[in-house]
Amino acid sequence: MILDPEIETASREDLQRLQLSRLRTTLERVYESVPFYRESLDEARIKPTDIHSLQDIVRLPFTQKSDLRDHYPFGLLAVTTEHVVRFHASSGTRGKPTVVAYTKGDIARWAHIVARALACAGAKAGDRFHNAYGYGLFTGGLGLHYGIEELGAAVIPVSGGNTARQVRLIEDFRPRGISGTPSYVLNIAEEMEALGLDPRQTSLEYGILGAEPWSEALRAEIQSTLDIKAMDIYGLSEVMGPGVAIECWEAQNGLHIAEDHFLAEIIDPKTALPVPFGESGELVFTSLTKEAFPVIRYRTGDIASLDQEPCACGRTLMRMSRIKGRLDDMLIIRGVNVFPTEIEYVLLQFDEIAPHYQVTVDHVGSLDTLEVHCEVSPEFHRDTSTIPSDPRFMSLHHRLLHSLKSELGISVGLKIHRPGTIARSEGKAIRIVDNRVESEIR
Ligand code: DLL
Repeated sequence: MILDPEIETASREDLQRLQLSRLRTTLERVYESVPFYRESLDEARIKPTDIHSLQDIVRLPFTQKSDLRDHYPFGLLAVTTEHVVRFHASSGTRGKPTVVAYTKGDIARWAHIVARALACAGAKAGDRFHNAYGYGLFTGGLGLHYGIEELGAAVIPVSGGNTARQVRLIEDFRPRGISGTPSYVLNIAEEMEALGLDPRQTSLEYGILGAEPWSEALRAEIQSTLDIKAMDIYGLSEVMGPGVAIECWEAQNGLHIAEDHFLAEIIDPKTALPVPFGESGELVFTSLTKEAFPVIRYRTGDIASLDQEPCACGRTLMRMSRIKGRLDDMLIIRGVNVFPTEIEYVLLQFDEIAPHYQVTVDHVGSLDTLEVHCEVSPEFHRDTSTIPSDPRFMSLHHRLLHSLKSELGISVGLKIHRPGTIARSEGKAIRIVDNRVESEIR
């Protein structure tokens, strides 16, 4: 269902007119109330009134994660703290956390954006909705929560963790929708199987999954394991939280950006110059309606492409591709760029392999090496008694190694473990263990 047809099916000209007027208001606001932005605009010798078209945005300076850290905790707020009704923060596993803030108006707009996103992904008023995103400083739990209520659906605010209880609640409350990270929702499905339940027989019809990179192959796996339709939801706390973009139920092919609130660009991460539609690069967002924590040309570190082609659902909102990976997570192994999702894609082509994996990176001699750790499926494990000397196991190892090598273009190590060996996630999965820099684990 299209909740805001006048926006979601607007002509490009109308949308761009709205974006330009909101961009100018946002720039005036940050110029007046955030010293960091005033200084960086002054340094670039540009005033908010110099912006006459959306193309002029390339004249504005970028904002980076380090700018948020440097102004920790409240230095980038465009309102006084009395006007803030909520804070969120990143987990801050590396350095200071990044703090973001919302006014009452921001929270109301966010709830509406998420409600619209949920409707786009097939949710309806009257649905029961199991929200397995973590509640707390992370934006996933509360961000989805208020959007579900705003839509008129009933939220079951389970949060992450206690997976056996999640299964019981799904059995008892019979929700139509579920949200969580793809890795955690898969973990819930696995728990159902461990408890002797058939994950395909639940009341669930759709999943709204995101907050971590996942491949098309993992979507197929989740859809068939749970017999649901799985839509990708994207967002980041610096820009708002979940709901910046979402896939539609009809096409499941690219995520519609809430363009009336966020202006998207793709740049070449090396040169910082714009790249054409359809080409991959770093996503950059400018907020157009935020009061407490506006961001100007925020470099997300996420790799995607943009698409302006019409969509089967009738929405005209631009689509971004699924996130290929984060620049932070891009491994450069002997000169070749590798994203964990590319490894995931290869692993999931093998029925004998379960969808749980981790990649370790080490520095051996003068070379960086990559080792893929994955698991056999429980069925394969049941049938092949003598891992790893069973010829079927040896053949699997050989074929998988060959596929990884030919798909990634580099030689990698491979360890195939027994079922249940790889740590399961209750939120964002940790796919990379980087031993090259001591204590830096992503
Ligand atoms: O992960 C917000 C969110 C919550 C999005 C629930 C979707 C659902 P942060 O914790 O600030 O916010 O992390 C943001 O997570 O820059 C991406 O690298 C990654 N990410 C978020 N959504 C997706 C997605 C939330 N659909 C960072 N696909 C972002 C791939 C995603 N990566």
